[in-house]
Amino acid sequence: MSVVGVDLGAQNTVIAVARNRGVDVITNEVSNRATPSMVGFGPKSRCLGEPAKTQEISNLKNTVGMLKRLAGRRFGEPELEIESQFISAELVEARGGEVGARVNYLGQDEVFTGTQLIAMFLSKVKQTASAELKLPVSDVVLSVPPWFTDAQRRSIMDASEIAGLKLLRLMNDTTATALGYGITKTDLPPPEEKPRRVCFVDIGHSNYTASIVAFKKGELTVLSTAYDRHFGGRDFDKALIEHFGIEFKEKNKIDIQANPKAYFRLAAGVEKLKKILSANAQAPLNIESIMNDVDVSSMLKREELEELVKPLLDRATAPLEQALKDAGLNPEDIDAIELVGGCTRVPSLKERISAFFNKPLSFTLNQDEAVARGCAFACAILSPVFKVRDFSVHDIVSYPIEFTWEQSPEIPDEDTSLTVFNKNNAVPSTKILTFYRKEPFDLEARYAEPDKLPGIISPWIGKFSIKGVKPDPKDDFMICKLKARVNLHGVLNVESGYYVEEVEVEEDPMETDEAAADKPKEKVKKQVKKGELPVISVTASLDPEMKSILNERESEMVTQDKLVADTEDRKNALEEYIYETRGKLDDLYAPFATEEEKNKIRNIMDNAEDWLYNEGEDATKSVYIAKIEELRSAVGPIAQRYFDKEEEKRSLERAKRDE
Ligand code: ATP
Ligand code: K
Ligand code: MG
Repeated sequence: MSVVGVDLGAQNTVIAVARNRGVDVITNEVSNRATPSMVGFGPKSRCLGEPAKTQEISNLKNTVGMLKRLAGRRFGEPELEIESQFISAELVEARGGEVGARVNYLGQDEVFTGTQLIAMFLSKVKQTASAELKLPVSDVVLSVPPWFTDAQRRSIMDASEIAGLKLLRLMNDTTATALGYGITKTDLPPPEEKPRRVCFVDIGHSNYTASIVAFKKGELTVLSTAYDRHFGGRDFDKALIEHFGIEFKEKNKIDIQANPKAYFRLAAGVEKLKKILSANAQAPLNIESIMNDVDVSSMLKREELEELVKPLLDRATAPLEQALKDAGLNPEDIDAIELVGGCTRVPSLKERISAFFNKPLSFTLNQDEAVARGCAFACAILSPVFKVRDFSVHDIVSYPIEFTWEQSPEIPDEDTSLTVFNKNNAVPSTKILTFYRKEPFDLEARYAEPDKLPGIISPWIGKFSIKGVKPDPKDDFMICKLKARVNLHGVLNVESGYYVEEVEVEEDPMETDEAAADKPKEKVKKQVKKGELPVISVTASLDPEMKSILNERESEMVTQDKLVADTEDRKNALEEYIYETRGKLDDLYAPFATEEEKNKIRNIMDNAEDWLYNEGEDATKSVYIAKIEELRSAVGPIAQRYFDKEEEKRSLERAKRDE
């Protein structure tokens, strides 16, 4: 069984695996250590990851990026207007009101939900990992931004299931980074000493997260997490696109913004320029034939870039201030500031963060791989097949969660809501709720402060119907206990219900209470569990039937992709066989065939080649296989003479050696 951690980034996805020697990042089919988080659709199959990126510009309408930003979003939410600026396919309303993308797949218009699109990409992640490990992959830990709500998390959980993965934990990005940091340190303070406090700052393509984490030997505790959901490399790119858009309108009389292909070409160009500016004072931009056969070229200085992104840079320390405030700490209380994420390579950001803490920054972690590595460590800790030094991870709830219910008619002064998990409550965490009821009842869970959520998004978490409630034998209330848990994924469930009865028991006084040592035994009331109460839950998760339908659909698409890839592979093999045979007729096979035979074979090869580029252009896998066989048997007698001769030579040599 394999142990896999995945950093599902807005731009890049990194896959790490735990092996006995430690954690390694694995490479994909083109030997890259990060895979573009992107899916594309074509007339014959999908292209996932690298090929989606390669074909992006020629297939804009059928390419979807920013996948994770679609998780748990309902069509019409204002946040999606921002996302749609970075996604080339059309976003539309999909099943059940979820946001989806309309694409042309196998020649037909299709709408896939955000959850399905994420599942497609995860299915590719699964293939990449199992190809590299040469093992089936199932158990994974995936990262999400800490600001993800219950519905967003459940979308990723559903997507994992649709992709056939077993998600052991959804982990907040910076918590994963913190785990990777802590588990490899041998010098963490013992329990009785002051903890080491580290601020982890992750600025990626789309968002900025800062977490303050306290470390002691064998454990980490997240003290606070703050974020800016719209702060990352893509915002730099956008500012640059706008700048050059204006310049090229004046200079070259072209309107980039009105031409999607030109827009995405420019996006690729400015990203390159931006990266150069992190290490150089100025950088060139050259794009050939950006549109209407016009070539553009320009230059930019680092100061100019900084001026263009000034509104962003002015917000650069806000998450740090918030994180310190929530943790009740001052900048000088922080022992180290660890930076990860591609965008933390930007010098002006580094300067501002360093100035804020008045301390040098640390880059002891691999900026691009720290999240994935942390996830792989988390997976190793949770996996039953892996032995790893245990390390406790105490994360926190991002938004307060309240329960609401209808007042019991017989308890007129009963409250009808309660905040059960406060912001910064530990995760995972279980709370027991008590209700006095005589009949079945419902409760709802929701986020208590909707204005703190990531944009306009439903605060609703779930509805829980408690069954089997009835008056007790004395027609009194049943004492109902409900186990509410924010689990390892950071999602809320009412995991079980039961009812109790109060009984009087004799109890020894507390042993620690020395003065009470001689006191007689006390009678105390204790609650004793009497039976279960069934709980029926409705949450943002897909129901199991829908999940299995989508899982089947995903498997069909995987099969289709594989068939197309195999067909292409056989077609290439045929082409190669034709070229190879022609070559051999001129050298290896030359002494073993008459001119007439050679001409006959050359003729057959020419015909096969003609066929391949005409009616055989789009044949099926089995037809290509049959064609290769046909050619092989034509070449057979000549090949056989060659092999016979080779064999003869070999046995002569053997005989010589044995003499
Ligand atoms: P997110 O964390 O928002 O989901 P992600 O994890 O995919 O996104 P990263 O891979 O951490 O993002 O970072 C990618 C971003 O970093 C891109 O915008 C990229 O252009 C930017 N980046 C990478 N290298 C540099 C560099 N040398 N200078 C400036 N920016 C860079
Ligand atoms: K990443
Ligand atoms: Mg990231």
